[in-house]
Amino acid sequence: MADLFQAALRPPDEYTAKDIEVLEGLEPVRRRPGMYIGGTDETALHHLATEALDNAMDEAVAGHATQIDLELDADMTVTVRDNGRGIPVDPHPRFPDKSALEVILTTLHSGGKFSDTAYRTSGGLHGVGISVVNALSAVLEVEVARDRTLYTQRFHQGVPEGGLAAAGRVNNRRGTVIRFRPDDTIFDQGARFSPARLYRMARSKAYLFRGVRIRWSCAAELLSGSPEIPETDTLQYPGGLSDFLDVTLGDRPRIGADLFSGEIASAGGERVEWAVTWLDGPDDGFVRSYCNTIPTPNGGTHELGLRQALTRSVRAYAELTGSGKKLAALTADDVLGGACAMLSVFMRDPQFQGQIKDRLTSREATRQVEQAVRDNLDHWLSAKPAVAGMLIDSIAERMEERLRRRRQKEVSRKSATRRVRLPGKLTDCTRTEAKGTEIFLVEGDSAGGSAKQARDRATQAILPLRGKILNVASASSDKLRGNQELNDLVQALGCGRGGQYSEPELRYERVIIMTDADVDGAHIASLLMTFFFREIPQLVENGHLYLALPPLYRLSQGGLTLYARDDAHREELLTERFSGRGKVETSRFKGLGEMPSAQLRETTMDPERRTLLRIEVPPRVNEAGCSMERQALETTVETLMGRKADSRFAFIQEKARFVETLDI
Ligand code: 0RA
Repeated sequence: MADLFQAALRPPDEYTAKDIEVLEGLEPVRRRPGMYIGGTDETALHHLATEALDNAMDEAVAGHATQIDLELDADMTVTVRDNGRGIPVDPHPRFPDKSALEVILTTLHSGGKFSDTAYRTSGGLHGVGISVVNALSAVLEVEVARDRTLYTQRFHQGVPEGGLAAAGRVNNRRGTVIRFRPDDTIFDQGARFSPARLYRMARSKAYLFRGVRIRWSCAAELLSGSPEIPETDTLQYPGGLSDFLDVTLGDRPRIGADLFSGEIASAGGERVEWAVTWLDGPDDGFVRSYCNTIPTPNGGTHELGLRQALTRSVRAYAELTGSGKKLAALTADDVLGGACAMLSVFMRDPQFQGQIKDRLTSREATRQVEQAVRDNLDHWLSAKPAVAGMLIDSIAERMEERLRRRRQKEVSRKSATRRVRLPGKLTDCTRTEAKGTEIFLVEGDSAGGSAKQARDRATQAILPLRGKILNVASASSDKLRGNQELNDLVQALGCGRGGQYSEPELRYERVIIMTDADVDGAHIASLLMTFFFREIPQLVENGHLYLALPPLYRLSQGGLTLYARDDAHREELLTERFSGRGKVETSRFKGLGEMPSAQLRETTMDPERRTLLRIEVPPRVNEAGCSMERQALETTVETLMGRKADSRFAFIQEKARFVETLDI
C-alpha cells in the first residue's frame, strides 16, 4: 500500500472529461477554503481530520461500526479507518457513469447522505463533507472493503487519478479507510497537525459515544514536545459522559458523591444522554453540549431543554419540601452557575446555525431533553433528600449573591451621571454594560407600550419607531442625514455610523428588529435591515443584528396552547399537535400592540423561549481579496431597495415562478 501511495504523488497520467468536471465541482473549495473550513489556519487544518473522524463516527453511531483507528504519520498523513459498511461503490443513481464513492468524494455537500435512510442520526451532515477534505488534500486515498472485495481509488487535490479499482478479495474485513495528506500550499503553516489536538479530539469522541473503540497511534518523532500524549492508546469509555465528568473534575469538591446522569432513547434511534454534578463552593461550572458527537459550544435548543428541566425540577422540589420561599427569585443561571454538565443528543437531520454551525436550532430537541431530564431529576432529588437539601442551599446562596450584586450595581448606576444623551422615546434597560443587553426596535407606540410591559427591565430596552422609516437605498444623502428618526436610532445605539463606527461604544449586545407578522411588518423590517447594511455594516458583520419572530396565531384546545408563525405553521400544528376531537380556539394577532404582554414575552421576547434570526452577511473581503458573495448581496439590496423600479420589476418577474401562495 505504501508504494501505491507514493505513486499517487505523481501527476495524473491522463485527464478525462469526467475529471475536468470534477475539478470544476471542487474548485470553489480550493479557491476559497475559508468558506468551507473557516479559514486556513491551524484550526481549519484540524477541521479536515475532524471531518474524516466524524464520518467514521456516523457509521458507529448508526450502529454499523464498532472500531475506529486514527493514525498520524511522520509526514502528516492522517488515516481514519472504520469497520462499518464501507462507502457504497455501485453506480450512483444520479450520475450512472460514476461510483457512489467517487460522487461522495468529489461533489460538494453530497457528504454521503444522498439517501436519507442511510443514517439515522448523522454528524457528518453538519460538517462540510469528505469532499472538502479531498479538495484540500495533496493526496487522498480511499479503501473500501465491501462484499468481500477491496476497492481503492486515489485523488490528487480532489481530482481522481483513475477510476475505482477492485484491488483484490478480502474475507473477514469490511469498512472504509480514508488516508490523506493536506495540501501544504493551502494552509498558512503548511500541513502540520498537532498530535495533542488530534488525541484529545479522538478521546472526546470516545467519551461521547460509548459504543465505540478508538485506537490511536502517532509517529514517535512527532511526540517529543508533548510527553503526555501516548504513541498508541485504546480509547473506550463504557461510562460515557459520567466517566468524562469524573476524570475532568478529579477531586474538586462536589455536592453529593453521585453524578446525576442518564440516557433516554426513543424508538426512532434518537437519544438524549446527560451527566450533571454541582460544585461545592462559589466556583462556576460549565455546560458542554453536543449533537451527534459534534460540539455545540454556542448551545442551542438542546441546552435550553436542559436549563429548563434543571430549573423547573429544582424549583418544584423546593416547593414540595417547603423551601420554595428560599428560591423565590430563582433563575436558570442560579441553578446552572455551579453545575458541571455534559449533554449529548443524537438526532436525525439536526439543524445548526451560525457561521461555524456551532449552535443547534432543531426545535424538537428542547422538548425531548427537557422531558427526559426533568422526570429523572425529579426522581433523583426525591431519592436523595440529603444531597437535594445541600443543593438547594447552594443554589439559594448563588441567587442571593446575584441579588446582592444587582442591588449594589443599581446604587452605583444611579449615582453616576449619565454621559450620553439619549432620545426621549427610548426606554432604556437598567444594566449599564452592553454585555447581555438588547434593544428592540418596534413598530409604533402601541407595540412599544406592549413591549415595555413584556420586557425584562434589566437587560431589554425598547425604541418605538414611527411606522415606515426612510428608505436609505433611495434617499439623497441630505435627506438621510436630516432624518430625525434614524438619528435617534443611531444616538440610542451609541456606536456612531459609517466611518465613525465604534464597536466598544455600542450600548447593546443585540439589536432586535421586532415588527408585526404581516406584510407591513416585513416591509419595515426590510427598510431597517437596509439601513443597517448601508449605514452601519460593521454592526451587522459583527453579528449584532437580529429579527424577532412574533407569532401570527394563538391556538388552544383544552390545556394546550401553541403559537403559529404563519399559515403553514398553523396547519402543521393543527394536524400534528391537536386532536381532531373538539374545537381549537384560534385567534389571529392584529399586531404586537394587541398582544397581551405575557404572551408577547413568552413567544417573542423571553430569551429562554423565543427564537431569533441572526442577520448574517458575507465578509467584505476574504482570502481571495474581494468577496463575490458580498458583491452579490450589494447588488440584490440595490435591486430590491434602490431607486430603479424597473430592475425590481424584472426581479419580481424572474422570481414569480417560485411563489407558492399569494396572499392578497
Ligand atoms: C453512504 C451510504 C452508506 C455508508 C456510507 C456513506 C459511509 C460513509 C463513510 C465515510 C467513512 N466511513 C464510512 N462508512 C460508510 C450506506 C451504505 C449501505 O447502505 O450499505
